[in-house]
Formats: sequence, structure tokens, C-alpha cells
Amino acid sequence: MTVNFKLTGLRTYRLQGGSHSVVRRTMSDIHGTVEKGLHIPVTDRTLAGVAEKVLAGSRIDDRDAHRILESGNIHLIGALAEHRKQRSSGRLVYFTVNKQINYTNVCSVRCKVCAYAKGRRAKGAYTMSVDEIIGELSQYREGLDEVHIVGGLHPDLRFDYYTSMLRGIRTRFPGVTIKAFTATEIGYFAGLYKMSVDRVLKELVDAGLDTMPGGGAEVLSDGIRGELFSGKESKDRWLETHRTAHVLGIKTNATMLYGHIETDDDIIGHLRQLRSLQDETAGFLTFVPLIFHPENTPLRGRVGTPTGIRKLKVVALSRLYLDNFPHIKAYWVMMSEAVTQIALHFGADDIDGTIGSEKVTHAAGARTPAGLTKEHMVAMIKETGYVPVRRDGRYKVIEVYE
Ligand code: V47
Repeated sequence: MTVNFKLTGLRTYRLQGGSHSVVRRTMSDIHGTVEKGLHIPVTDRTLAGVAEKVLAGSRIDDRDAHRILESGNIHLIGALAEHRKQRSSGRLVYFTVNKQINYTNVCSVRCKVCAYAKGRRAKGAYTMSVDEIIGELSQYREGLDEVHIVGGLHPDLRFDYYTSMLRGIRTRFPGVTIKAFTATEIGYFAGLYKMSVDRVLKELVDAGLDTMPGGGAEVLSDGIRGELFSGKESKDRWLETHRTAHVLGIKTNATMLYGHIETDDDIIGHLRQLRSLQDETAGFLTFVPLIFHPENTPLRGRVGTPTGIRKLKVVALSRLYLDNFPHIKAYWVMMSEAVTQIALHFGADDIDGTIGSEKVTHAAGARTPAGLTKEHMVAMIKETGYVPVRRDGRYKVIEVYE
């Protein structure tokens, strides 16, 4: 790809993409070199330094990140993030045929962002049996690539509830990737069952766990955690659990919940801590920025909703700052299908999956459908001009839709 940036009154930058050597060789035929003579005027000169670093393939710093979040030059930000993305994923955009299982809404912690958690004796509290979970997954006759399991912090379940759940799923669906339990749940199991995090993870892997989702990261700031997530683990504990998982060879994701009380500094601090852990372990697969939904939460009416431009800037910044993360996910459930499609031109290369039904964000007012069909996801990606790729939970390619 060739993109020229005309810096008004300064000079013209030329973005050079290429053969995308990081992507599997067997797929090189669909990458090709795209020639695009594109002139983007850089009206705010503050982004010139950022552009220079991105074109040179060097790392941006916190000041650059502030400039991106403060800039109005959305076209340039998008083009720079796209340039970075094309170097690792080329024209590919990933999705998966998955099902989310929210096994219980009973939770010992009351986060101020949550509309989903209930006390164990509250009306509407539920916990799925292992048979119910298997029954729900069995409805997907076409076959699942990934099961995504996340639930509340239930004080009364035994540890073998979780291992039986994983064993049951593994036996019934041998090829599926089991992405299960956030670092928050793992830390809670360690405390409740008096085991080390290392031991909890080893036993879960033994029962069938493949990867870990990125939930529970919220904002990696103890100030914000104290204010909104009291009772949850510290930011360092969340990071430490992922470090332990990576050392054991478990690939994990990382999220960031934004659009509530956080500042730009908090967002950048969050990304800095993730980038630094990834430099150390290389264990993260995907970063997922999550947009806060306030309905039915104590924050309703107290915070605004991020604008479309803000959402796109956060995606682009994630791609540009997290230069060591292979994938950036635009999560359609929280982002809407429309903004998700645009986010694919702002550095995202993954849109999660078909989901089936999602309860956490829908309890908080999400208006997106409960799930999407595979065909719908393929069409959604194709319309953006990219190549849809069906993947499993470890990014093994299942099918390419040219
Ligand atoms: O950790 C809670 C967030 C997360 C609300 O790893 C809320 O691939 C919005 O982690 N509005 C769970 N968000 C979901 C999650 C996730 C989703 C998709 C993909 C992956 C992945 C992970 O949802 C929680 C919390 O941060 N959340 N309440 C709310 N009112």
C-alpha cells in the first residue's frame, strides 16, 4: 500500500505497506500490494511527529498518545492505524463462530458499572448446571469454533463445578477453543479455594481450558478501581494473573472498559501497562476496548456516552500504541455493527463472533442483536473491502472468504 500524506505548509509523507510477511505464507496470494495515492492534509501539525514515527516503524510514546486523542484529524489517525494494521494482518479481518456462556449472575462484588450481577437470593439470580451449559451449546449444529465463558463471583460453588464444566464441554466438543474465566474469576477461585493462581490455572488447563478472555481489566488504575470496582482485585493482581498465565503458555486477551469517569491519562496508563507486560511475555493475543453502557447501573445519568469519533480514536490509538499486540478487536456487541465496520478502517482486524446471546451488556441497555449469523458477519466484513477469515480461538484459520 502506498499512502501519501501532504503536511500543509510542511512536507508530504509517504506510507509504504508491502507484502505483510508476518501473515502465513499460504495466504500470501490474497495480500498483494495495493497502490493508493492518497493525500491527507495534516492541519494540526502536532501529528507530524506521530506520523513520522509510525512510518518509520518506531514506537509512539505517551505524549504522542495524548496528541492522537486530542486531534481532530480523524482521517490521518485512521490512515496511520491502518498502516500499522496492514503490516501484521494485511487485508484480513477475523471473526469466529462462537457462543458466550454466562454461567451465573450471582456475584459477591457490586461494581458500579454492572447491571448484571445479583445477590445469591435475589429475584432473577441464576446459575446454570453443567448439563444446561452443554444443552445450550448443543443447539449449534453447524459447529462452534470457540466457547467464551464468563460469570459472576459466586461464593457457594465448588471448584469442581468449573472443572466439570470444562471437561463436559471438552468431551462433547473436542475441537472447540475454550476461552474461559477472566483474571478476576481466576483470582477469586484462588482466594476461595485456597490455591495459588498457578495451581488454579494448571487444574483448569488440565480440565480443558485453552485461552483466557480479557475481562476484568476495567481501567488499570487503582484510583478508578477504588471508586467504581471496590472489592475487585488491584490492577497489579490482574496483571500478575495474566503474567502467570503467559508463563504457563496460556494465551490471553486484554480489555479496557472506557466511557465512564476515566481521563485520557487513565486510558494511556492502561495501554502503557499492557504494552510493558506484552514486551515481557508476548502472551496477549488481542486487545478489546469495551464501551461502557450505563443503563440499569448506578452510573446511569451521571456519565455521557463516547461519541463515534471518540470510539474510533480509541481503536486507532490501541493499534498504534499497542504495537506488540497481534490483534485489535472491534466488539460489535458494544460498538454497534455500523461503528464496528468503520473501526476496521481504524486499525481493528477482528470483530469477535456470532455470540449467540450476551447478557452483561444487554442488561445494561445494549441495543445490538443477541447474536449474528456467520453469513451476516462475512457480509459485514466484505462490505468494508477486507477479506473475512473465520478463525478459532487461537487464530488458527478455518476458512477464508475471498
Ligand atoms: O469485564 C461490565 C464489561 C466485561 C458493563 O476477551 C460492561 O475476547 C459495558 O470481557 N457496559 C466482560 N461493559 C466482557 C469481556 C469481553 C467481551 C468480548 C470479548 C472479550 C475477549 C472479552 O464487560 C467485563 C466488564 O469490563 N462490562 N458491565 C457495562 N455496563
